[in-house]
Amino acid sequence: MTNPVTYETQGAIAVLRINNPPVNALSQAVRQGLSDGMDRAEADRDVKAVLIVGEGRAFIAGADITEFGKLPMEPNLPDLCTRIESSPLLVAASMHGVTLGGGLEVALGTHYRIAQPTARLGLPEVHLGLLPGAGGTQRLPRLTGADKAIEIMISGRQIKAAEALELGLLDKVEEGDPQEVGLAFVNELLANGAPRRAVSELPAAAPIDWEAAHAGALKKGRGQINVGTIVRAVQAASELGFAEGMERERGLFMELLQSDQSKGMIHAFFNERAVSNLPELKGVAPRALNAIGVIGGGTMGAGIATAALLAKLDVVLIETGQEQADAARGRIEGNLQGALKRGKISQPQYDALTTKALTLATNYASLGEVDLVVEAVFEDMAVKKEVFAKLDAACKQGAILASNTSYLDVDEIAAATSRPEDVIGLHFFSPAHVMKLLEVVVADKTAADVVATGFELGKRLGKISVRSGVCDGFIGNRILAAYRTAADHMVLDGASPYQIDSALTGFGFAMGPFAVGDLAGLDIGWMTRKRKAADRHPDERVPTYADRLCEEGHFGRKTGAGYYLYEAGSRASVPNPRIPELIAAEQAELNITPRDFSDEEIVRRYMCAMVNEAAKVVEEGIARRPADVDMVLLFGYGFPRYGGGPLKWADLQGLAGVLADIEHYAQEDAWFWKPAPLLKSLVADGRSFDDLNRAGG
Ligand code: T1G
Repeated sequence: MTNPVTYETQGAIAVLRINNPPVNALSQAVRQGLSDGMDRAEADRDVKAVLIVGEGRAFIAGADITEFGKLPMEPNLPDLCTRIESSPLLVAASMHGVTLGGGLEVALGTHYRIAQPTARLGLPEVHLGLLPGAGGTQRLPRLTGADKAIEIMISGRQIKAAEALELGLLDKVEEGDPQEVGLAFVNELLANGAPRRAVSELPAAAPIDWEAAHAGALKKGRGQINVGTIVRAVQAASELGFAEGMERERGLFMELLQSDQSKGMIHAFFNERAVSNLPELKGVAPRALNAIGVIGGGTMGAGIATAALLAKLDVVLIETGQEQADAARGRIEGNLQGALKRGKISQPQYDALTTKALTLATNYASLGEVDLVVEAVFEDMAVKKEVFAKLDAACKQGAILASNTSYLDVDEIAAATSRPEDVIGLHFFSPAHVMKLLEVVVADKTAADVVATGFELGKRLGKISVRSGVCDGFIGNRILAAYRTAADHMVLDGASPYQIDSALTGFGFAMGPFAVGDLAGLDIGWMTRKRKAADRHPDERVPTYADRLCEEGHFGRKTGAGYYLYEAGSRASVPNPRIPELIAAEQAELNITPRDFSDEEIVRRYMCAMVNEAAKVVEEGIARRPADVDMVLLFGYGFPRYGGGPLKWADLQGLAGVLADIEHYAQEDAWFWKPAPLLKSLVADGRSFDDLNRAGG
């Protein structure tokens, strides 16, 4: 293993150059190389200063996350940063690309810092359920003050070089080769007799209202615990000496590293990347992707068109008539105005997107040159088949025909064309230009390069793309139907929808299932229940109170009333008094005596239903790996990132306990709570879902 840190002297300056592709993560070898480099520089009498630079696209992206969970290896990062700082030589860092986490902590351990104008610095450990554990919580507040340090560490945001200069994280910003500008900078420092300047020797940050900061952080964190811990670490930087503060930081860091939340977030970090790396696509080139067609300019179609335009794809959107086409243009321009307001695009870009890149048409002949078409019309199989037959005739040979259907059989849709190998499902989530999840639904005859193109489109649109097989609801909606049913059963047995919503937001969901239903439209679930009625199993327990609500015309936000009442033009909502009446009526009909539920039981039942159905989805091969299901729930259904997803959550809870609870619930309702065979076999073999992830590649 070659040393990833090279050593060379340039005059009186020793240059330590890190080369650990792809992002110079601080692996043990890099840490050892930096430590040895410092020793070597200090042993060389001609050397007066040290310059640290990174090879490739980044200075340092942080600690090597692949080492987490393994036995710690010396030198540890906090000691390395202090070792650098305590050198009798003047030490500087010259940064480019990203300098994140431990990378910034190494830089804060140097005495002077210079960076490229395009460099970005940050402490994103918060997104891993951790805190900066190599002195970041102790050195940063000494430079920026406590409030700003807390904001930087809790947001985990990347700070542009100009702001970093203002904050005192950088001494200079200069364009050029990082090593060249670094050497010139250090030579200037030496010529001016600049002193060593240890950040740890700066005065401690002034105290702030720690309890208010701590409470505020936890409130914003919505169940995430490390945000509060970060405040406590900064408090230590203000109240304790540096060495004691470092001890405190280390203790807090190690606590978080053992936490389920950190395990969940690290699981999410790796799998949001791994989920799109399908072994079967190795070496399979995607087809050309320059222009796409969209059929239907409603909310979904307009969202898909917006996402494609923002990804610099040309778009031809087909609507049934000019009026509908104009309305679609209005929706797309509205979406792009939002991107303009948020600074994602400039005005000239907006103008170009809405004129040159976007074409609205009412004739399928306009699709002759597109490489891929996404159909986003009414969720009715007959309508879909008619559209696909027309696409088959209108689109060029090799064009990919995709359906945005959220549950219909893509095999059946493909059979309506002469080119089933070119047909695929691309299930976007509303709003399609905002939600990160894309389910790539692979039908029996879908060609490998069509699948590869689906993932390529997802990548171009900035999505987290997950492969799904064909079944009713694919991965996400199928699992949603299960845990939503568990919630409805609890309502009939005595838990109020409002208590359930509150228990689930307490668990960490952005919204509870009933508020989500109101947002999406209760008529969607109503249609699904009617569609499935014919195939219903006689033992299936199907609440009807929600159907009564829909029969009265209450579809949620869009009609002003659902589980909640919505005042026109305001986001405020209150429980709908009609709901308890409908529930009581059904309980009376069914002769149910309602009982109390604790929040813990609500969460447990809800999660067990989610895990049980997810296990079936994995076992049937609808999802490739358990981690794929986790990514679907994280990026499409508001599952809290610190939980890692339902199957990571189940592993961390212990599968035996989850199975025991499911078997207990099955005593009340053997049909709904039939344990997934995969779950039973994993428990029997003492294996975890993560074992399957590792086996799944
Ligand atoms: N460790 C190990 N591998 C990493 C890594 C890291 N820190 N960062 C990225 N990779 C891998 C990644 O898995 C992918 O691998 C490849 O590099 C390219 O990444 C003590 C404890 C740097 C902005 O949290 O935010 O320091 O899939 O596809 O879109 O206080 O990666 O190719 O096999 O994301 O250009 C803190 C995490 C660590 C930064 C680049 N640092 N990384 O984005 O490429 S904890 C982070 C990122 C820490 C100290 C604490 C991004 C990126 P593969 P990529 P990208």
